[in-house]
Amino acid sequence: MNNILSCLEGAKTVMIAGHTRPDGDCVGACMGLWHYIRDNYPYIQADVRLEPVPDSYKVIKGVEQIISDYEDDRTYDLFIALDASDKERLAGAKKYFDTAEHTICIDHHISNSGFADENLVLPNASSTCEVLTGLMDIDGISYDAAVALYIGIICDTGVFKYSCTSHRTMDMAGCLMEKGIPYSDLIDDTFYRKSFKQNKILGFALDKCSLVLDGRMIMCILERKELDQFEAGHGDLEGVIDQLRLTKGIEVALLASAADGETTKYKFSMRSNHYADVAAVAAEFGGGGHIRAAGFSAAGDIKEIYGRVEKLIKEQLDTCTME
Ligand SMILES: [Mn+2]
Repeated sequence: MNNILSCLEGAKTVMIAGHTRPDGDCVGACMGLWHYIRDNYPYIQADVRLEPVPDSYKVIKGVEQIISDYEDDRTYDLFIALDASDKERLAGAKKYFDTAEHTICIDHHISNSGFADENLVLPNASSTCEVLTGLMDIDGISYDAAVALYIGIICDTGVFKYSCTSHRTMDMAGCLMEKGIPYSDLIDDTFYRKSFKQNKILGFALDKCSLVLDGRMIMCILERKELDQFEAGHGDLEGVIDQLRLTKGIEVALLASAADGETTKYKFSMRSNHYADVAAVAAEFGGGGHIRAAGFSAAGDIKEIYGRVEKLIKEQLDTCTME
């Protein structure tokens, strides 16, 4: 076992930070380590600094103690960067990294070249939380630390579904489950639970969507007035595109929705199942993402923009094959 956490021995002040726009793995890792330090090294003064945390991760105990500003010039004995693939991703926390006595980085992104004094990057690990759990003394992991770490693992594995999930992932998750955590509720709370409004808008979108390009694509456009009818913002549309993608027989799913407070500016989300490169389509409009999940924003006449997108997707579908 790598003993990178032995750095904690000499430290009196520790700052823990993750990447900008923190996701479940980032929040889970920061809070899991924060609990672990408080429980096992009570003489260490540990701070977590992160940008505002999404509501679905507020089931993690202690998130209200996360410092979300970078105003003061405090210096720390040890800076621990978690789930951040490069120094720029630390955003506002960067200045504390620069002034810390010693820095360590624990991550699982293959692109991480190791920007700290000591680095532990395991690209085959599903999540930073999986790496961290493996570094901890199992007996020293409390219930609250286990909740945080488990949430991180389920978020980065899509509840043990993505190909990054391994035997080791399940072993680590199993160790955390033995702490008596309410794993079913944690999965529902972070992944599946929707507000009434989210369910209503999901239903509306599923009713409105259509099959195009000989049934190879499913698409839905949500206009300003339709979103207003549900008083829905962009955050309420989370999960709509994922449900569209699960339609039998389609290769590409597309959701275009009026951006918050806008009538002629749209956010496009695209997903593909097996072969179409939706990142290439998004790139044509200045957007980005991955081959199977990408998006962009565009302003103008929606029929005209959609027409151009559909044409590019048709080219993808016509030229790419399953092989
Ligand atoms: Mn991660």
